[in-house]
Order: sequence, then C-alpha cells, then structure tokens
Amino acid sequence: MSQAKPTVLKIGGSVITDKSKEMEVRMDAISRLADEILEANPKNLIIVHGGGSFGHPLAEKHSIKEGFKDASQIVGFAETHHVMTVLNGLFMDALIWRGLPAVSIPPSSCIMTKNGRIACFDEAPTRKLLEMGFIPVLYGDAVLDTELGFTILSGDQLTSFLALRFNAKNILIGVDVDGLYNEDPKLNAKAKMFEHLTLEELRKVQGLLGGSNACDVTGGMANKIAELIPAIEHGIPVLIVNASKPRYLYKALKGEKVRGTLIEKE
Ligand code: ATP
Ligand code: IP8
Repeated sequence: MSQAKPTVLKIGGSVITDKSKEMEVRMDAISRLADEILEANPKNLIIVHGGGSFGHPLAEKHSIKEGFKDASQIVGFAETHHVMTVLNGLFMDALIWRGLPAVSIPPSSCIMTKNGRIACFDEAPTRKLLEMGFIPVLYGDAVLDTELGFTILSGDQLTSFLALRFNAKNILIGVDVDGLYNEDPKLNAKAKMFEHLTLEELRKVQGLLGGSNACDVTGGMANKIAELIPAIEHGIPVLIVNASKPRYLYKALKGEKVRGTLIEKE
C-alpha cells in the first residue's frame, strides 16, 4: 500500500503539564489541543508527547537517564514509565472521546537504545496503524538500553527518528514559547525570536540556546534542536509553535500562516 508522507507532531511536556509542580497536568490545554487536532482533521499524523512534570522529576530522582547502577533504581524505572502511561492515558482520553482514532504505542515495549540512542525499533505496528488511518501516539519514556541497562528516551529524539523512518512531510513542535529565540525568552524578555532559519544559520546560533528552567533530564531547547538536526539535514522542515496559545497548533496543522520558527535545510 502506498503511504502519503506523515506529519510528526511533538507536543511538549511544557504545554500539557505545569513543569513548576510535580505531576501537575494541564487538562484544559490537553482538551483544547484535542479539539484543535479534531478540527484540523489531519491525514497521516503521528503524535509524540513529552514528559513534563510527570516523567522528568521521577527520572531525575532515580537517575534513570544515567543507567542502571544499583537495585534501588529498578522500582524507579518502573515508576517513571508508569507516570508516563498515566499522562499518556489522560492525553489519549481527550483524543479518543472526541472520536479521534488514536492508538497509544508505549516506546518501552517497542524500542531499545544503545548508549541512549535508538538502536532497535519494532516499526511494524506503527506503520500498519498509519496505513490504516489511525493516529499512533508515542511519548518520551523510560526504555531499556543494551549498554546502560536502561535510560530515558526523549520525545525529541523519538520525533526526529520517526520522521526519518516514516519519511515525514514535516515536523511540528509545540512548546510553551512562541518559537526559537536567541536566548531563553523566559529569562530575558528582550530575547529575539527567529522566524526562519536555514540549517547553516541554525548551526551558528546553536551555542546560544538554553536548556529548560524546570526539572528536565533531557536537556530542554538546546537538546531539542540538536535532536532535530538529522531530520532537517534530510530535508524535513521543522516548525516550532506555541501550543499553549489557542489556535496556533490548529493553524500549523492546516498549513496556515502562524507565528513560530520555521527551520529548513536551505
Ligand atoms: P518536555 O521535555 O517536558 O516535553 P518541552 O519539549 O515542552 O518539554 P522544554 O524541553 O521545557 O520543552 O523546552 C522548552 C523551554 O525551553 C521553554 O519553556 C523555554 O523557556 C526554554 N528555552 C531555553 N532556551 C530557549 C531558546 N533559545 N528559545 C526558546 N526557548 C528556550
Ligand atoms: O519530555 C522525556 O521525554 P521529553 C520523558 O520529550 C521522561 O524530553 C520519561 C522523562
């Protein structure tokens, strides 16, 4: 069956949770985003969401990203994965009860990493779901690692990987700021947003990018950009938009003009 190119949408944990408080979901944001996805009615969509105040604090508490060092971390790995399934469940509820054909795929069951990088991915279920018109939904997760025992797979690495694997048309990144700035806009109100960057321009500003102000074991904005570069190199455009603001994600999904940062190979 020939398959149209999908859009890979990453919804940041900064949007669907309050990263300043542990395990604080933003149900209003989840409901609004589900409404916007329903209304935009995109064909061939893969969704990935982040960990926000669910995955990150537990991953940090138990040093899950650093790998297995002692037996006390075992239950920490299980807890970190579990809270991600809880956040995912809340997100799935909002999609499913609106009639969206979303199906959750737990990364810890189909992906293993090697030193933190995706080394094997059982892609058949995701591919088949896409072919049949479902919306596969994945998330940043605690995963098993061939060298480290376990680690944290960021939703950003997963997004870039899926976009490459499924030859995506584009990547949409929803965060809680308007786009990519020359400095963290939460730390400097005078920071300047880039509306358009080529890969070459992006590489020049990469050193200026910050992490995250909240608990974040996967490196915030700087690491997000680093993860997206292989997809951009491959010619997949990336649009970073503010998914905390109403209608921005809708417009991005519809291909309408919206404030944000567009990053293209050339
Ligand atoms: P999660 O990892 O939980 O999914 P997320 O992907 O939504 O979260 P973060 O990793 O927290 O997002 O990154 C977004 C944050 O990055 C913003 O809230 C912003 O404060 C911060 N940031 C740091 N540097 C920059 C920059 N140069 N431009 C834009 N945002 C930046
Ligand atoms: O929020 C990390 O994914 P991210 C998920 O996309 C966990 O960086 C479990 C911390």
